Amino acid sequence: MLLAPVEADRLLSDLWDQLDWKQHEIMLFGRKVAQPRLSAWYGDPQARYRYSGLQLEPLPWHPLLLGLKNKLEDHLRHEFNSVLANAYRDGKDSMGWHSDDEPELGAEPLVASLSLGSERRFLVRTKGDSRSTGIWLEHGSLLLMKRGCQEIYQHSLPKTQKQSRLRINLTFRQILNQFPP
Ligand SMILES: O=C(O)CCC(=O)C(=O)O
Ligand SMILES: [Mn+2]
Repeated sequence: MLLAPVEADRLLSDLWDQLDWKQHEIMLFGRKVAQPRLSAWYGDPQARYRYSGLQLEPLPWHPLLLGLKNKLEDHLRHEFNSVLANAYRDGKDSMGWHSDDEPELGAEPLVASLSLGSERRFLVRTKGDSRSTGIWLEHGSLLLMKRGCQEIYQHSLPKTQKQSRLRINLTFRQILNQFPP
């Protein structure tokens, strides 16, 4: 657990009120579909990110995200220059199987994933294997996807029929390789 429950409660409500949430359209099997979650990309000006056919220009650091980034950098002794914020409004919002392996993250990224709000099951599987393991991501918890993880494993956040309220997830990342605008 990285954050005390009161601090995590406050962050959940402030981030929901203050971040620039958008429902993006992504390419899925050659078709444009609305992503089943809201997202916002914040970071240093050069930290542009492409995934699932989206090209995200970073919004300037929000003070709450910058505070968390500094705290994580001290805690992990690792630098981040960006964060993907995701909001899952209820159990119907989700994220399909993938690895965070876009070229701009470099060969062996370290991704720090902070969860706030409704607890959801995060699934992990070895690439090419249909069996998966679930991890419950609690309010205020930090999950580290360490170097080498993205090469071997995929992860997802499946839909759930259990009563699920707002969940916000912040994945802090380091964008390395830049591509032309
Ligand atoms: O919401 C989560 O816990 C995971 C999100 C994720 O994997 C991603 O945005 O790349
Ligand atoms: Mn991911």
